[in-house]
Amino acid sequence: MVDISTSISGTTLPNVFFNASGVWCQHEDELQAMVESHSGALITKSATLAPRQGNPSPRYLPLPLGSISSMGLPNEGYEYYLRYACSFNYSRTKPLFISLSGLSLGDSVKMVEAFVAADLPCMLEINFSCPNVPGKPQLGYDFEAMDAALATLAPLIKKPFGIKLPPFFDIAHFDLVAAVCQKYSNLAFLTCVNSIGNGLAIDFETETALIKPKDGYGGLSGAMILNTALANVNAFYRRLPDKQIIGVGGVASGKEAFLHILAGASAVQIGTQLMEEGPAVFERLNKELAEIMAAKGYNTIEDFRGRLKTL
Ligand code: RRO
Repeated sequence: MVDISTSISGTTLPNVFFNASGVWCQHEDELQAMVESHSGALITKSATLAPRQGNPSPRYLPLPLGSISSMGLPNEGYEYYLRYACSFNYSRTKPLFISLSGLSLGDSVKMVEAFVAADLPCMLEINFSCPNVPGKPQLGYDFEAMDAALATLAPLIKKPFGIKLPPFFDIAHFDLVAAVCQKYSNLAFLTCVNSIGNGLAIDFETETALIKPKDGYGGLSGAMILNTALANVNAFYRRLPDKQIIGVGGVASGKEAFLHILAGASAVQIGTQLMEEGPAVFERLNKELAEIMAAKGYNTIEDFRGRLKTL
C-alpha cells in the first residue's frame, strides 16, 4: 500500500493535498465541505481585521490555460475565522491552517495576538503576497518590509508558522528572500507560490478586458504558472533545508503534484482546479498520486521528495 501522508511542522496530514487559501474557504459551509472532502487539511480565506466585500465582479474567470482573478481580499474578518478555529474539532477531523493578511503590520499584529491568546492547535500562514488590493503593493516584493514584518510577527507567534510568498523570477531574489527567511527559526514553512500578479486577459471579439477590477489586471493561476511554481518550490527547498515548502500552482492531476514533491514540496495546495472541479478533486488527486507512486515503486513521499535530478 502506498502512503501519501505527510507532516507539516510536526502535524500529520493523512495526505499531501489541501485547498489554496482563497478557494472554497471564505464561509463556514465551504470550510465544512473541505472537512468532508478527501483533503489532507484545510486553510481559511486570508483574513483582514474587518470584513471586506472585495472587488466588483466579474473578478474570477477560467482561461484556456488556467485562470485570472482579482478578488480583492473578500473575507468575513478575522474574528469569524477565530471563532471557527475555536469551535473546530481538531482531534476528530484534519489539520486546520489559518491565513492572515493584514492591510498593515499593525493589523497583522492585532490578528496574530488574538490567535496566540486563544492558544489553538491551528497553524498560521501569513500572506505576504496579495496582488489585488487597489493601491496596495504586496509585501513579498519589498524584502526590507518583509524582514521587518517577520521581525515583529515571528516572536509574537512563538510557535512554528508559515508565510505565503509571491513568485520570484530572479536568482538574486531567491537568495535575498531565503536569507531573510533563514533569520527566523520558528518560520517553519513557505507556501510557494501565490498567483503571478497583474496579468491581463482580453476578449478578442469584444476587445474588452475579461475581469472588471483594476482595468482588467489580475493574478494568473493554474496550468500557465506550473513551471514558475516548481522553480520557486525548488529554489527555496534548496536554500532552506531546515524549513518546509508547501507547493501551489498548476496542479490539476497527480502528475503535477508528483512534480511539486519531486521539486521539494512537503504538501500541495490546489487553487484553480478546486475552483473548477469542486472538493471532489481531492479524492481523484489522492488516487492519481498513489497510482503514480506505485508505478514508480515509491512507498512514501519521502522516497522521492526533493530528489529532482539535473543534467
Ligand atoms: O483576494 C485576493 O484577491 C487574492 C489574495 Br488575498 C491572494 O493572496 N492571492 C490572490 O491571487 N488573490
